[in-house]
Amino acid sequence: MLEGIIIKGIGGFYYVKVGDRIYECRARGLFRKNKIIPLVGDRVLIKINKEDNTGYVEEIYDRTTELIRPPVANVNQAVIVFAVKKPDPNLWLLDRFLLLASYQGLDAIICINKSDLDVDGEIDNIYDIYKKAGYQIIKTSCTNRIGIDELKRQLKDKITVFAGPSGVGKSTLLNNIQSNLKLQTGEISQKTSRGKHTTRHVELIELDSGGWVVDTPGFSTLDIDFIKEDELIKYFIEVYDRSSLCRFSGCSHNKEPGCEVKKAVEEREISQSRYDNYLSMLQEVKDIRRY
Ligand SMILES: Nc1nc2c(ncn2[C@@H]2O[C@H](COP(=O)(O)OP(=O)(O)OP(=O)(O)O)[C@@H](O)[C@H]2O)c(=O)[nH]1
Ligand SMILES: [Mg+2]
Ligand SMILES: [Zn+2]
Repeated sequence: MLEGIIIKGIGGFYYVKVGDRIYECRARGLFRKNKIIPLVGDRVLIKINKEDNTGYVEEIYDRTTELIRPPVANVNQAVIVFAVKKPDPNLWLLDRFLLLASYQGLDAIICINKSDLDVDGEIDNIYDIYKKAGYQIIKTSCTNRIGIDELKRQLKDKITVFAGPSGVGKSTLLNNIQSNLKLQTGEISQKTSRGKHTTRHVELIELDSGGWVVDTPGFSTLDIDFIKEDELIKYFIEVYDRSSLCRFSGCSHNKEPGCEVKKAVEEREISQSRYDNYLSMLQEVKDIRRY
């Protein structure tokens, strides 16, 4: 048997990469019976039929992580891409991406792309908010080739998902990281009849420099309804860190006296936008629970 990794799945076929070779495989019937669905990113053992070089997935190794959207196993980190302009950054959505990355056990790297379009210092504003919150953040420009090598270094030997709204430059960044990828980007697909930037197939792409990446289509909404009300705060790490110092143990960090979180916001150690988004998502999660 050979050991490999599933890089693509289409219509019941799984494409398993073993070194430089890719084998077309079916899943063993047993998986179907046990309702186990092989995922892109799965490390597997396959048995090859010598006659036609197709194979069967015989065994799937335990997964370290399992994403639902996109459906990929064993992802270690997410690069969450936003643009300075075109489209304008939406920090509320960025905070949701960060929340979900953390919830799913992924390390997050924020990538602020299109830095060439920054005229009024907006990029530094965003940079400060997320540096303060403890995130790793990289400023990039595909047009001026800024930050690309730094980003590339962060991908080495990891499985990384690129996520973020449509049109921010996820596919363009990947094309710049490795020029032979030729992923479809905004300009090309806009010429097609669909008239929208699109990245559709879930595929694991191996980088020459080591590591794997997954490009995803842009999301403009993200559900957080499965997150428990009293757990939400853990995903706003800088708020969580402060909350242990509040006077009341049941402090909701909203109106109570002696709230250290509010104090940190007043002293600008926690950013107003992060705090506001925390409170609004808390309300959202509470409202869902009630019905
Ligand atoms: N000015 C500028 N434009 C960029 C930069 N990076 C990408 N673009 C442009 O932004 C547009 C969208 O880029 P894509 O790479 O298709 O965006 P995407 O995030 O993959 O979009 P979806 O696949 O729809 O989610 C294209 O026209 C790119 O040429 C950049 O750094 N600066
Ligand atoms: Mg794309
Ligand atoms: Zn408090």
